[in-house]
Amino acid sequence: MRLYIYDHCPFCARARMIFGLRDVPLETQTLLFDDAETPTRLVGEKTVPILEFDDGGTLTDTQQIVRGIDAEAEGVKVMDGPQNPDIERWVKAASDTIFKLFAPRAVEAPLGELATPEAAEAFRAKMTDMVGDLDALREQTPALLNDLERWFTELEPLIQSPEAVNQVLSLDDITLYPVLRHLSLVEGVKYPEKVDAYRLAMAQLSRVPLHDQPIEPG
Ligand SMILES: N[C@@H](CCC(=O)N[C@@H](CS)C(=O)NCC(=O)O)C(=O)O
Repeated sequence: MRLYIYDHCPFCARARMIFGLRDVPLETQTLLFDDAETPTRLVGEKTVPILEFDDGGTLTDTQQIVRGIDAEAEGVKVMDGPQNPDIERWVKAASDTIFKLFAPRAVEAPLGELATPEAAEAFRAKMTDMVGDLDALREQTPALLNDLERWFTELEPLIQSPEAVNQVLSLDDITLYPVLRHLSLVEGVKYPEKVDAYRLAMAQLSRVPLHDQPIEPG
């Protein structure tokens, strides 16, 4: 099985996580951001993630990838873990602040999908389209970091364990970690204790590294 990804893409991080959490071997291939040809050949459009099976079949829906891999793997299923609606609510509510911090840094980050000047330029254009002027956003950093501190105050008591937000692994971990991972491109973020322990543990468990530190071989 091969998963085509962009490193910055939260849907791709979700798909990657289920392989790590369920210990299913995976080959990943990072596409250049301006490579429309490869995904179009595989699934008829420029999209990621794309899971390609050894028989040539493909899946592009992240939820189907997560649930499918989870269902097939032996043992306790992530999708059977208890969910807390407050996690999904938090992710939705905090995403705007997090994305505004993330976007101006992502375009300059050493991401595989930005490995050529053309790919980096295409990504910058896409981000600008999504959030507006990236330099202006950067100037809002102090206010955004203040907002983030308030969001963290809400999240901290929801984290029940570093190894699983609801104590037992669930789809909430697959929703929450990719958003926290965005912040690993942002300098000056002050993580409360439980949030920090959680993001570090989840990087290890899911085998999806944070952008600011490698995972230990496991
Ligand atoms: N079908 C996908 C959509 C995932 C998605 O929105 N992927 C974005 C990247 S994060 C994408 O492929 N965008 C195309 C582009 O950026 O050109 C799902 O919901 O699982």
